[in-house]
Amino acid sequence: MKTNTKHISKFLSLILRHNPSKIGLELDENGWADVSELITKVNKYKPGLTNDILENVVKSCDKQRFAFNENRSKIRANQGHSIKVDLEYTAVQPPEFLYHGTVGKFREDIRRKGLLKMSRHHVHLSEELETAMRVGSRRGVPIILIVKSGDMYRKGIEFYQSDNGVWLTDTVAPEYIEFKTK
Ligand code: HQG
Repeated sequence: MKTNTKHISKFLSLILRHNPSKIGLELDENGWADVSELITKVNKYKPGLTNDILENVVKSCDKQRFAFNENRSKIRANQGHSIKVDLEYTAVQPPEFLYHGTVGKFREDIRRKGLLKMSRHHVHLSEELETAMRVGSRRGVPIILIVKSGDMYRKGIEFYQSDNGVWLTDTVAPEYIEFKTK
């Protein structure tokens, strides 16, 4: 992603996941914003967003953070919201193990309380070790947790997968976590 696209993507994340009212926007209950209203309101706040640029941001965003509806009249973030939206996920069977990347300072809390969703809607897990490493590195030297998602699933705990491939669940109790590194 080019720097400029990255910059817009970051601003759109803020608007579509956390604070639409910053530009006077409202999302519907499923997290959708009207595209032309979004463009108009972003431009009032910070000029320069066009339909083409928006399409380009959605297409080129490495993590596919955003999605259009079928006729491209609406846009929403694929995951990561802190405001209440219903993304209409359906429960799916996870792989036997999933990864979570975090940092050492959280280890003891996670050992005691398990993985909590903190300010997001879900705990975020990934199928790829590299992805978990990257997520953990955002906060420092990463440590990797292995989540026994298959065992959880067999106990009736639900998992969802976002459109951009992130695995989501409510919480992961300590007994389902293995610490890959000491
Ligand atoms: C930690 C980014 C103490 C958890 C990334 C994490 C990802 C606990 C932090 C996506 C805890 C929450 C999600 C407990 C969990 N005690 N700490 N009991 N339970 N934690 O950002 O998974 O850029 O909400 O380990 O790439 O780091 O937003 O979650 O370190 O895909 O698209 O609390 O965010 O994507 O942090 O990252 P986050 P995350 P976007």
